[in-house]
Amino acid sequence: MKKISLLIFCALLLGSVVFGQKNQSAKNAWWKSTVVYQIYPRSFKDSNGDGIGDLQGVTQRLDYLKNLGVETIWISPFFKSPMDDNGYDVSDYEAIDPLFGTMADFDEMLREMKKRRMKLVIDLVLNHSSDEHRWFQEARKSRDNPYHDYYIWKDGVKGTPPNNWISFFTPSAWEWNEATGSYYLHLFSKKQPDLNWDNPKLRQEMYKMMRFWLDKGVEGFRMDVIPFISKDRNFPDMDLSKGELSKILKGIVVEGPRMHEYLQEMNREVLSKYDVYTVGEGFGVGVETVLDYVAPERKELGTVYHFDHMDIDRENFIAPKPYQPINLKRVLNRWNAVLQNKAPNTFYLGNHDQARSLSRFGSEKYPKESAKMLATLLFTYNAIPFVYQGDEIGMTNYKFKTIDEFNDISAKGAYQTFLQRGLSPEKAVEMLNVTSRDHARTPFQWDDTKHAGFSNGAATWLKVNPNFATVNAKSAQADADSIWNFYRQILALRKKTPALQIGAMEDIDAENPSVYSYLRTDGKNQFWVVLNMTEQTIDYKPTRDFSKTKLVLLNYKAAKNWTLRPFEARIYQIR
Ligand code: ISL
Ligand code: CA
Repeated sequence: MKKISLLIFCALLLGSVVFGQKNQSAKNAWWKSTVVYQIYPRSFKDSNGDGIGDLQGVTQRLDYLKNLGVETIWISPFFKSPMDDNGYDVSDYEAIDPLFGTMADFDEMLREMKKRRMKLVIDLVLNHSSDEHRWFQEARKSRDNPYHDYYIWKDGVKGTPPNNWISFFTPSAWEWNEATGSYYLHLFSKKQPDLNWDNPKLRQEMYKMMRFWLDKGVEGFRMDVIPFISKDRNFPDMDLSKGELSKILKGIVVEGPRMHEYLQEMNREVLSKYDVYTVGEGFGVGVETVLDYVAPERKELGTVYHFDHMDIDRENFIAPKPYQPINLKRVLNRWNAVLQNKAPNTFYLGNHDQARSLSRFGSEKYPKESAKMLATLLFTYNAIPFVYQGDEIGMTNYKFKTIDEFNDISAKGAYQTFLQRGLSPEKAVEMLNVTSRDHARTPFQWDDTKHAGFSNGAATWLKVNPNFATVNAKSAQADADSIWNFYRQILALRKKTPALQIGAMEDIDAENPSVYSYLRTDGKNQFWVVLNMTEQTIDYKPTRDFSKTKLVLLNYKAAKNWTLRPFEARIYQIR
């Protein structure tokens, strides 16, 4: 009898541990109030002098991040890769690329993060692998190879691709394979063949790999181009006259017929069994469809991030058009209206695929003021904020001189396209100097010594921005008035203020073209944020008269009535 009751007790205990964990991912999940910091490991910190950042470099700088006040770290891919797309072409999902270190380095990094109560989000590239992955090496050998169906093949005649599908990095998405006498699909480079998610065996391989990392203690996944995993198997031609990439691809390769089925299966088989944060890279996801991914009852993903505000000053990512703050406000309000009270939103101003946010939405004429205003927006908008490495010290775009200075496969592809359209090499470089992904990838500027303290080797893989003598982490930490110290202050404020984390948001001056003025309220506390998003001085007339307010944060020395200086940002508490 005693034995049986002991058994029952143990079973109950086990049950409560298991269910307790699962419950966390529902209502009070830790990630809903977190702040994510993104590391592009190639460019963060080089520990061994080969000029390329690595995992030991990340471990060395964890105290820096802890000190800044971020808890959740997303690291771009560090898996084994031939680096055609700098790691977004994975040749072994369960191994660390030697450039970044070893599995022992990974384990140590994770241990050190946990010691500091930090959470690790890793980057899963589920839509495609490298052509050097063992599966593809097998798959391409013959049509009856057991791995053949892990990828997407189509018959055709050499020289005439099976349909007009375009790729992000090359004109056609199809590449001829001699041994099988057929084409394989690659929506990115030809070294990134798309995986066939319609094959249940492939899906099980992916789930197994996800469990491998979760069992190691990873607590989150960022999922690369996740809306791409299901394709229309009738392979209809794309309507290229639609102009916008996301529209051209929609329904055919983006948000294809079985995508939600696969996300639900993934949730059932893997995600629901762990306390794990997920963020899908929502390429092509709009307010019309976002809830299909993130509404809790759908049991798919925790969050996605969208690209709507990345489009307001670009055509298809690459051709610049003028930025107007009102368009940013409109995108942010639209997303907030749809997600508020339904599911957590996310927000970023930059990542490894984008030019620097200071150069883009701020002004290099007012680096401190504008970077602090952008930080105020980032941390007080109603969403989980994603900080991109270097933004906290005000890193800016690098001025590339010739195409040889670029590294990114997409910059090189775009350059060729520009030349074919008749642009001069100078004009092509000028365009890339606005939009290139390499702006985000120049080495992190740690101090004012050689290679900005990023590496003690002979050369770095991408040039260091020459402004490192003044723009660097060491001097930023020493200067009480720096962007870095402003980040610390506002992160500390956010951390102790639920209203700023999850409180409802209301824009109280929506049509104002230059000033963003909004409230954040959680029932107990109310905050009012006022942002001059321009470099003009503005005589502002608040649209509401609050009788009692207390200024809690400002990016200038003292507030002068309602004269808003360039990029002035204020947070008031309303009593
Ligand atoms: O980077 C872009 C524009 O600047 C996009 O076209 C980008 O390719 C798209 O958002 C998908 O991005 C993700 O998948 C790519 C990889 O190159 C990116 O770095 C990654 O963020 C392929 O894996
Ligand atoms: Ca290195």
